[in-house]
Amino acid sequence: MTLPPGQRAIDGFPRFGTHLHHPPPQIPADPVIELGGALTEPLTLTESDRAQLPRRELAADFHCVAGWSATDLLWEGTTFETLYRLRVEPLLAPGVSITHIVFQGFDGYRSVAVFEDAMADDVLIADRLDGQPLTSDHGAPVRLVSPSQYGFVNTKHLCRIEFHTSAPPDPDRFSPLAAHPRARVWAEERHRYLPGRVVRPIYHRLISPIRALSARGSRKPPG
Ligand SMILES: Nc1nc2c(c(=O)[nH]1)N[C@H]1C(S)=C(S)[C@@H](COP(=O)(O)O)O[C@H]1N2
Ligand SMILES: [Mo]
Repeated sequence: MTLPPGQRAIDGFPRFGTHLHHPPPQIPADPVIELGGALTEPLTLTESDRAQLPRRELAADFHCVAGWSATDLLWEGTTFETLYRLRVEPLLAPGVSITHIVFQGFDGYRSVAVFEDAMADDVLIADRLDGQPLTSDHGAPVRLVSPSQYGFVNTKHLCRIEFHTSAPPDPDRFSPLAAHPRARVWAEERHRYLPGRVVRPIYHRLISPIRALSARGSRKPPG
């Protein structure tokens, strides 16, 4: 098994992410995904709308920017490209071309992908992992899965997808740890400014403490 540069396989698939000790967000009883931005009108994608879209399976490894990789995951859902072609393209005014897509989760988390990366054939709007509906640890009810990009692009608990015609402002753009706008794992695009190889050793030392904190996050809050 070959992993992208600077990645190490870990056992299982911990709930990693930036939320650490936060429990997963509350999900509404009838969760929908709002599609908005540069569309002629917004669209609300309900669970039954999603169920009508063609589905596929995707076997892939999952790579966190901190250097761990979970291997051999089997996702199911609809490709982002299918959603885009069937539901979004009909809502574009003539001449409008989408360049960036913002994915937002019920916990307020956001990620941005450039159009070309989101349209790759391994990008799923996924609702199942290893034959089961997504658990709250891994993004229930629906998450983005883009295994060729670092975990931070893979927004969990999707509630909104926004279509943009230019790069949306990045509040962290001046941070030394600003995210890489492409975040492609095979090119080791971890951060915008720092080369991947420079941050690798720091991250590797953080993996086990992060793993401990993340495990705490998956526990139900008391009461
Ligand atoms: N909604 C939401 N999605 C998120 C995050 C988050 O904090 N909230 N963290 C991201 C990061 S940094 C990673 S590495 C992956 C981790 O996915 P996992 O928790 O299923 O292991 O989720 C990503 N998607
Ligand atoms: Mo991450």
